[in-house]
Amino acid sequence: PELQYPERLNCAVELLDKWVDEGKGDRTCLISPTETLTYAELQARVNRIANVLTRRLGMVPGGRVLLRSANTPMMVAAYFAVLKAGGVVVATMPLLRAKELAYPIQKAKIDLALCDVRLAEEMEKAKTQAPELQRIVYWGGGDDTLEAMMADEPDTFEACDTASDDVCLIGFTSGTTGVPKGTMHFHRDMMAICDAYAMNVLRPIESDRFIGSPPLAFTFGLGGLVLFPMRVGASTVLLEAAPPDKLLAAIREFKATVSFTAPTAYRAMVDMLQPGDVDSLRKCVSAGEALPKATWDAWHEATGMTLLDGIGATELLHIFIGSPEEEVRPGATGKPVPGYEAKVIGDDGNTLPAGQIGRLAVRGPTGCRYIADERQTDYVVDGWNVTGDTYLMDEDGYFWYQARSDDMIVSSGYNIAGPEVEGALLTHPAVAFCGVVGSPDRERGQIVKAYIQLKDGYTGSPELAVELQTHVKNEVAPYKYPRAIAFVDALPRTETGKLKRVTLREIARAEAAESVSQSKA
Ligand code: 3UK
Repeated sequence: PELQYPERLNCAVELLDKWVDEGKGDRTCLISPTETLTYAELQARVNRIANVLTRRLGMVPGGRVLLRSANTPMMVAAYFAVLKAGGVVVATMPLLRAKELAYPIQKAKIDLALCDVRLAEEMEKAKTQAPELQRIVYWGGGDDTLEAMMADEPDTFEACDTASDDVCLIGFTSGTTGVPKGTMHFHRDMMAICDAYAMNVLRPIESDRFIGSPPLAFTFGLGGLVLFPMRVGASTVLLEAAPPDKLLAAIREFKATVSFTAPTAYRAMVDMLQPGDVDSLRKCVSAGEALPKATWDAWHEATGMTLLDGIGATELLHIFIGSPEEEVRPGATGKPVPGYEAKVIGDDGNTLPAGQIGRLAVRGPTGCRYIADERQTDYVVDGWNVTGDTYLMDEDGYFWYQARSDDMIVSSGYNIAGPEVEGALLTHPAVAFCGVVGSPDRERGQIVKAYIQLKDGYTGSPELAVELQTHVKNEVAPYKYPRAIAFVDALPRTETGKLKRVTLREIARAEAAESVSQSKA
C-alpha cells in the first residue's frame, strides 16, 4: 500500500475537515445515547475548542494536553482540537487514580488538562501530586466551563501547519508490568494505521456504523472507534461504559455494522445472544489479548460471523498482524498487515525458521518511540520492534500466538504457555473464563495453576476439577495439565480488557506460601 505522506500534514484536516470540504459535512459522524453530531457539527465544535486552547489557554504547537473522559462526543472534539491546533494529546484511562495520573503528567511535562467534570475528583488530587499541571478546564458542568469559553469563540479555526512527522499523540502503555511507558506517534502514523490495517484488512465503507468498548485513551479504541470510521466518512457509536450486555444492547439499538472489543467480550456476548441482536453487524474485530480458538468457534457458531483477530500494541499504535475475512485461520492471529513485516527471532536475535517458537519482531510504517526511557533500545533493535510476545510462524506465513514472553510457565524444565492451557479449558462446557499461571512449587519450580470462572449453572467441586484436568490432558500434551485448580467468581482484568496475570501470579504465590505453612503446622 501507498503509505507515503506529504511533508506537511495535519491528521485532523485529513480525517475531519476533508469531509466538510468535499460537501459531506451533513453526514453523521458521532452518535451517543445523548447526542448525534454530523461531520460539520463536530468540525465547528473542534474549531471552538481549538480557539479556546490557543487564544485563551496559551497552548502552542507542540504543547501537550492531557485529556480525561469516558468515550463521548466531547472527548473526540477535544482530541481533534488539540490535533488541529498542532498540540500533542495525552489521553488517560477514565478509571486511573490520582497517583497513576500524576506519573504521565510528570513524565510528559503536561501543564494543561481538559477533563469531563464527572472525573474531577481524581483529577484535582492528581494536580496536588503533580505541580507541573497548571490548569484544568472542565466540561459538562460547574463554573468557567469549557462550554462557556467555547461560546465566546468563533467556530472557524485555521489548522496548524504541522509536519507529517510532528508528534501528535503520546500513548501510555497500560503498565501491567513495570512503570508505564509513553509512546510518541506522528500525524502520519494516525493516517498510516488507517491506510494499512483499516483499508486492507477491515475495509470499512462509508455507510458503516462502528461500535465498541475500548476507551479512546487506549489506541485500540482510538483507531477502531474514531480514526477508522472517519477515514472513510462513516459514523461511530460512542458508549461511556460498555460491558458485554450493554455493548450487545447498543449494537442492536444503533444497528452497528463494525464492532471492536476484547476476546472475553465476544465470549460473554455469545451466552447472552438473542435472535436478531447482531443482525446488523458485518465485521467484528478482537484484539488486546489472545483470541482463543474456542471463543472464535463459539462466536462463529452463534452468529455465523468470522471474528477478525489482530495483534496490536501501544508501541505500534494499532494492529500489525491480522488477516482479512477470507484469509482468516481460526486460532492464528493472522498474517502481517500489508505495509508491515514480521518475523520470529531466537534469543540471539536471528530469524527462526517456520514452525519454531521465538520472539515476535515487526517493522512497518509505525513503530516505537518511547519518551525518555532506556527501554527504547530493548524494544527497537536494528529497526525491528521486538515485542514481548512469543510466537510461531507456520509454513504458510500465519502467526500463532503462544504467550507473553515473561508469562511462560517453567515446570520441571518444560516451557508451558498459559494461553494454550486456557484454550483447552475453554472448550469445556462448564468454563466461562479462565486464567492459567505458574505457581511456585518446591519440586517442580512452578506448577500450572488454573483459575476458573464457571458458567451459570455449574458449581466448583473436586470432581469437576478432576474432570477439567482430564479434559486438558485430552486436548493438549498431558504434561501441560493444571495440577492446581481454583474456582473463582471473577478474574482480575485491566481497563483494556486484559487478564491481569501479574495479579493472578501474586495470588498463586500467596496461596502456595499459605499451603506450605499449613502443611508445616
Ligand atoms: C497483547 C495480543 C495476542 C500482546 C492494542 C490493538 O493491546 C494493545 O496494546 P497494548 O500496548 O498491549 C500490547 C500487547 O497485548 N495482545 C494484543 N492483541 C493481541 N496478544 N493476540 C492478540 N490479538 O501481548 C501485545 O504485545 O495494551 C491492540 C490495537 C492497539 C493496541 N494498543
